[in-house]
Amino acid sequence: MSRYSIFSLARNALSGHQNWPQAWRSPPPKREYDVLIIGGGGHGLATAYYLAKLHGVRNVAVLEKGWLGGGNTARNTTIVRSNYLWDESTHLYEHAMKLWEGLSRELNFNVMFSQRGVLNLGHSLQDMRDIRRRVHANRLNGVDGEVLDAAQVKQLVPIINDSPTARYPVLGASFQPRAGIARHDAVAWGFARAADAYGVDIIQQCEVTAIRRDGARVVGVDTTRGPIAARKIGVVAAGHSSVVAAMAGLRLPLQSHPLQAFVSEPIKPVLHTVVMSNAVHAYVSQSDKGDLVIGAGIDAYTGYGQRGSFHTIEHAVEAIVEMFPGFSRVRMNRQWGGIVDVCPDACPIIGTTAVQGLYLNCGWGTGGFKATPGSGWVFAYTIAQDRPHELNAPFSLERFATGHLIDEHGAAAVAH
Ligand code: FAD
Ligand code: PYC
Repeated sequence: MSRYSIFSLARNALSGHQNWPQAWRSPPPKREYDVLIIGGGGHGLATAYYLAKLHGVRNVAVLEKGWLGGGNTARNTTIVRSNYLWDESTHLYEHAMKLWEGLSRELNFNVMFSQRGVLNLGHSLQDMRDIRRRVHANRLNGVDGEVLDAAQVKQLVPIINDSPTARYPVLGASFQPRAGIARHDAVAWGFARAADAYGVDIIQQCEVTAIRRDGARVVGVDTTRGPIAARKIGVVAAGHSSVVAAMAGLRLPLQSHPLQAFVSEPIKPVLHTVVMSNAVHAYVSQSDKGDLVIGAGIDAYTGYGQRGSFHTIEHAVEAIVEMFPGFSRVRMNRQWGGIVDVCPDACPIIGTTAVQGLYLNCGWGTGGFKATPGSGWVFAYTIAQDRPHELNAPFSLERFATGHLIDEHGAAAVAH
């Protein structure tokens, strides 16, 4: 840190933050915009940013019912990777990965993207066959990936339990070295600040309560801050996407489930990569602060409570302690839940709809954080051009009618 920034930090700390520049404006909503984005999570903000930057569409408002990143964006465990099975997904997530690799510079905001690698453990012969298949598929698509045996996993993660008598013995893993973690709320703030600089209005505490149609096309929304007109509306509402889409008369093939995570007290650095196990429904990384960031599988029931049930956490803790017996002495600090919008094929829906001017970006389920910049990039294209980009064309809503599903349950990595 330079002397200048130390002094400016101290001055701002002592002045009660009065001299801190505003990162983005908080304007009242205008009566009309060219494009409305419903949902101020990372995906919605990234969409607004790329609409303004790449497509010159700047008369845009992002409408958020709560605060920026208060949804899944700042509730997730921040794992970023692109090692999906099918070509369609790999292309989409790898596009996002490339954007992640330049994102702090692009936004002039440190999103703390740390490419520390992600391990997906295999505990059975079938797991190992699936891992091999996926790594080969990734490599054919130019995505980095390695198959590790148990000894190589132990070398990378010395504190892992490598006992062959463990209930779920570690037989090996896939490893994506370029994968990693990022600072989730910084992603929302970085996109918000950069979109605002292009003139995008970011309007918090503004819940959309109805979508207005004139025959086959949308003409605006009703909100808790009054009606707003627009001929293009993007729905990016994660766990509430089906609720919002229903306002325009669309029924989506989504189920909303709680997904939980928790963090421990900070401890000294012991885990230098991300470890995930689909079989035992748990995964863990260590933040730069030292906390263990742990996640579970989804809660089996549907619902909108951002909490989840105790037995799911208990199950995840059991699994983590079995994989890392040393963690049994670490105290947990906080637990929370988000609401994830799960699609039958564990893939997102990104595209146009039968309602003119209404666009969907949802169904990311347990795995959308890693896609944030790529999702915004393709969605901005779709809204601006009124047709999907080739990267998101396979992820249309029509695939549920035509049967062109893309089954990514294996690569989704969190059991659901
Ligand atoms: P959100 O951030 O949820 O944004 C949607 C916004 O829409 C919300 O802010 C909400 O308030 C707003 N909204 C809803 N209804 C309305 C309305 N009527 N009017 C106005 N605004 C509305 N993904 C990964 O890739 N890696 C991970 O490690 C990972 N871990 C996860 C762990 C947990 C515990 C959870 C819950 C999710 C995890 N995910 C992970 C999934 C990931 O968080 C989501 O897929 C992603 O953040 C979705 O981003 P978003 O911007 O669409 O959603
Ligand atoms: O998609 O990699 C993922 C993920 C990890 C935890 C939750 N989702």
